[in-house]
Amino acid sequence: MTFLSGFIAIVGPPNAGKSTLLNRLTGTKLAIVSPKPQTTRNRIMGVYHGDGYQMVFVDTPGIHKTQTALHRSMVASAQAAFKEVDILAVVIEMPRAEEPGIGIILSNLRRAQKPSVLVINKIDKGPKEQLLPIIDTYRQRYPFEAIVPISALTGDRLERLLEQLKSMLKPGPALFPPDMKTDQTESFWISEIIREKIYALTRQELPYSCAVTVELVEESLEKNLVSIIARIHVESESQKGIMIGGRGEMVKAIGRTSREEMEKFFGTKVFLDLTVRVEKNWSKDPRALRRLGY
Ligand SMILES: Nc1nc2c(ncn2[C@@H]2O[C@H](COP(=O)(O)OP(=O)(O)OP(=O)(O)O)[C@@H](O)[C@H]2O)c(=O)[nH]1
Ligand SMILES: [Mg+2]
Repeated sequence: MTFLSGFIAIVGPPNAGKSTLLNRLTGTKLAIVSPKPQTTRNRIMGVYHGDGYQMVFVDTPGIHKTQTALHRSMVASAQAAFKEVDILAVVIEMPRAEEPGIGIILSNLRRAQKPSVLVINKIDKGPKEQLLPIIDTYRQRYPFEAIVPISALTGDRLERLLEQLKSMLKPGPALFPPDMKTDQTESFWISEIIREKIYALTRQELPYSCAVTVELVEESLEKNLVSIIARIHVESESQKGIMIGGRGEMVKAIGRTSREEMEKFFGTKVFLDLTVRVEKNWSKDPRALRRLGY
């Protein structure tokens, strides 16, 4: 039997459930998730190891109208994925009939000219009848090879999606070793977990005005301890005040919830030194963006 493999980009509007789908497919929390849009800012790879085949998924930032340099970097990173992969999985969510940014996504699809699947996510949220008009609309708008309704949250009909994607793979070698799930570094994963807690705990513009960098990760086998130094970067002094909170309550809560998740992941105690600093208007400054990993 010939081995099958391919790169599959998970693309779509913000908040459609792309990262939830990546995590579900790989059975590992590789990408952070939040009910707020524009959570993912970088491409995140996850490998699915099948029997006789391999699918390399690439989760991408939601495509939307750009405002700041940060948004431009996010959308450019998503658009680059259209060129890098073999197959495109476009994720939209039920029951939104007209997705924000769908026009840009469809024109990217037309330019890429690659086998594509439309994934209608969140079918657990409404009655099945809502699906039919959505399917009809998209059939007319783009020649998808298949339209697959799923729930990334419950796992409903995920098997059907995997079968569909498998049928679109081409003969090719295994792209990554059997034990490899992702190419992201430990430091990146740590910074993302902290960002996820910021998204969960802060409001309004604050999640969008923060970046997290990891300065040090040190493992001590004797002490069964991982020590981490990380920084939260915000855009102004007033944001710094809110991020720290009265008596440091906010940054403490972000640190505690992050540490709990990291301890589960590493299977050790974690010491997390988390501080907040101002990097004035970083989301609008291309050089600051590069320094912060975007
Ligand atoms: N009910 C329901 N909620 C879902 C489903 N999939 C994802 N969600 C929720 O939708 C929200 C957004 O999920 P994400 O996975 O962060 O979405 P995303 O497309 O990666 O978003 P961006 O990174 O911002 O572009 C979260 O609150 C998820 O829990 C689903 O199948 N059903
Ligand atoms: Mg995401």
